[in-house]
Amino acid sequence: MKRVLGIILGGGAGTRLYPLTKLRAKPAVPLASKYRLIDIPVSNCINSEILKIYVLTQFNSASLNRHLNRSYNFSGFREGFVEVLSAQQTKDNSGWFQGTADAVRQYIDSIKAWDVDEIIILSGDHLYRMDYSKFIHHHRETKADITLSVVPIDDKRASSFGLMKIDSQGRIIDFAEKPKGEDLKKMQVDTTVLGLTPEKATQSPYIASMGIYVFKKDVLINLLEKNADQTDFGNEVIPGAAKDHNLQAYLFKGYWEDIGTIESFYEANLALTKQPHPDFSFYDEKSPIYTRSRYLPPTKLLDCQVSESMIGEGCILKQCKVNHSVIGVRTRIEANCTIEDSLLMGADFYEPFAERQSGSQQGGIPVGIGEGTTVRHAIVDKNARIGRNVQIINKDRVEESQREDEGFYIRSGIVVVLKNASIADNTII
Ligand code: ADQ
Ligand code: ADP
Repeated sequence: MKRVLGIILGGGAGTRLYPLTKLRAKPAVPLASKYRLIDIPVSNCINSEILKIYVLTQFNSASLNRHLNRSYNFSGFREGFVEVLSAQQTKDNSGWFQGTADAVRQYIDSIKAWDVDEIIILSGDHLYRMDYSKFIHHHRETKADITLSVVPIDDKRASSFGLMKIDSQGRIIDFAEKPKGEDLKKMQVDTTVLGLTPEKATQSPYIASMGIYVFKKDVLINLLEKNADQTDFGNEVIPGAAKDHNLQAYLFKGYWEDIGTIESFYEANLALTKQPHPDFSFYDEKSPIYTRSRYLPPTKLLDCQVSESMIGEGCILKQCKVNHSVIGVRTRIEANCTIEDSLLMGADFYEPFAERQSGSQQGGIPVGIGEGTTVRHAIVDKNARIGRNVQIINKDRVEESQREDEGFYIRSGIVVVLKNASIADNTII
């Protein structure tokens, strides 16, 4: 795996996960109480012994750089790094990445400089555990130019993916990016070719691209340099290359979820609390998910009722009820609160007792969840200050609403309280 360079696509404008991406780059969005999105592909790379990793982002936040610098320091004896490359203005270039392929093209010189055989291109917003070395071995064995990791998919979700047809050797003979209507139907295949049982094949009659690719280095450079008008892998580069290159499909059999929208992000986080066997588990000693070590004290629970939940380090919870929720590091929940089906991201700092007292005496709201508050079916971003007797329950069952100046958004029916927002006592949302 020393001959492989990893490139993680860290996100474009960040609209699908907005407002979580209001103040940070997408890869820095907190996940599962103590991690960040970027920890997933970076950990997968490290566990697969791919140690040369670039992260491409449109929006370079200090918090992403800080997180990567503090978390991933390789020993001086290994040629490893995790480095952020962000869109920048140069003499030949006006600025933003125009799409995924354009992002890679803008850094093609840095890529060329590495003496490697393959480039693995990964997404920054997927939740899964994968041994990329198997994927790369498959690519080498089939002498492919490009290999796509694929999963079988059902009718309902098929049109949000790149879909393909393959021959009996696993070679991709047709590729369509997010087809709709008749074009979608045309991409139906008999997925027993992937080894599915006839019953499973009827349920999932499409082969979907996971949006992660292994390219031969020369092939990637050629395709990007020759087709300067192509800005996106899924829309242009892959369908174009399918015509005259050896494209192979590699079947991934584990749990995999694209968590790039508020709804899927929320669902995947809460699914981690499923008992007894969550679809994705962080309890895997052989291939752990790494993150920054924080040296936080253990969490204190004072007379709480907690069920089906995950609680990060350094929290203080008092006489509250927490059900089916994910509670982030340094969260504070005061007495008589109910937290249900919610994702609280926690805080970046502790507010000392004296500060909490004097702040609230001056009409300020302490960080965390105030006494008597109910939070249901919501995401509360970091450092939010939720007052006393607040109800965040989406009372009017609103699907979409942008109330940024009041400190929240509603997306797909999920209330999202913004980072650093204050919600006054007795507010009902
Ligand atoms: P999408 O996920 O819809 O489909 P896209 O929006 O291009 O594709 O995002 C791919 C990845 O690149 C994401 O991680 C995204 O954050 C990142 N990204 C997007 N624009 C970027 C930019 N300008 N700079 C840096 N990073 C950027 C893709 C494939 C489909 C496949 C699905 C699977 O195109 O064929 O089925 O992934 O989820
Ligand atoms: P976010 O989760 O929204 O991306 P940040 O990355 O800004 O938040 O903060 C994450 C970590 O960085 C926290 O542990 C916080 O204590 C620390 N931090 C925040 N701001 C600063 C700063 N100005 N200097 C040093 N560390 C900081």
